[in-house]
Amino acid sequence: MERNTGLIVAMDVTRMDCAVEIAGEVAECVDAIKVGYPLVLSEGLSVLSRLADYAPVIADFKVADIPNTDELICEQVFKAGASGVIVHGFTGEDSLKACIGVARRYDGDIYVVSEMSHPGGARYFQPIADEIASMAYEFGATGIVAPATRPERVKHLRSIIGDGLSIISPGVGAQGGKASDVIAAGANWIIVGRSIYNSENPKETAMELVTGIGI
Ligand code: 3DU
Repeated sequence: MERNTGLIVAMDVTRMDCAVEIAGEVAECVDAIKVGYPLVLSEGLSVLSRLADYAPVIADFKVADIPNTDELICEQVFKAGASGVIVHGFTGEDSLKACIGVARRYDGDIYVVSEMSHPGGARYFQPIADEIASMAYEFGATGIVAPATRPERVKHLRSIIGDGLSIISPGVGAQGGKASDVIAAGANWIIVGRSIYNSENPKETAMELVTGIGI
């Protein structure tokens, strides 16, 4: 993914027409569109190729299974038009390697969730975050997902992975994180959902976020 604006929109709406309308409005302000279960379960996997007409699509399926199943899932997702897939790392290195193997065949990206942004993410996830980040680095993932709600953790995770891997960071806006703080802490991209798609003017809000990032 090319870094122009530093903004990824999380398209957690449940209607294709709504997603396409917002994508059209914000396309010039975003480097990617993140699509997850809410939209795909509602409208089907074809939303990936539809939205890929506006910007590269990252499929946030937080893939977490045995290697063979992970491989089958990633294959379907890349084949459907995604440029990147978000996967879990707690399933272990064999599962992660399976996902990375498929991504290489499609020239695609794999982002590994290393720590989640919600309050509950601190309990079970945070204690293993450093190890997951190290594993993502060791096996050549594209990057990690780290919490904009805890910039100090983003800074710490950046020190583990160095500059070679990207950090994409959800939690700005509705979850309380601030764009400039998490970019200063070492994130390459912020991921923003509700603040954009619930806005009266998604394009204006996206523009303001991009200006706030200051890339
Ligand atoms: O809070 P928002 O509406 O800006 O959306 C954030 C998006 O990022 C949403 O799709 C959510 O599922 C995803 N995400 C997190 O919020 C936190 C994580 O640790 C990982 C993904």
